[in-house]
Amino acid sequence: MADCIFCKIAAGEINARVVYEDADTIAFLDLNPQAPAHALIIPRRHIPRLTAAEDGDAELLGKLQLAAVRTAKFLKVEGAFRLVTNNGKAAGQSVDHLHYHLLAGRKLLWPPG
Ligand code: DGP
Repeated sequence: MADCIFCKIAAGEINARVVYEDADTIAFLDLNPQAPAHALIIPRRHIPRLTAAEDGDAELLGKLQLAAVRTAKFLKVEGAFRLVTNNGKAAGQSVDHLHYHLLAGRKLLWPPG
């Protein structure tokens, strides 16, 4: 989608530190890391947020989870990490393209703030 930062990263039009990619998903390091390891896992196709996903996206949502596992392995944090999506502004979503944050490398508090 025009004017979507993450679509541009997926298309290679904006640089990012890519740590995993396949035909449907791409993972890259967050510009503003909140943990020693902080990657974002996104579908290449523009879906604004998790609640915008439809029945036909079920396979893609599964692929995102597997992409997160591969990202965790690549970053060598598969033993302990958090995978979270902010769905909607009040939940902290600032980029309107579905993304999962993978956070690791420090003690992660629960409940999150
Ligand atoms: P959220 O607040 O859940 O929508 O997370 C958006 C994240 O995206 C935030 O942690 C910062 C990151 N981010 C925003 N713009 C860019 C960018 O151009 N490149 C990268 N690598 N990360 C970005």
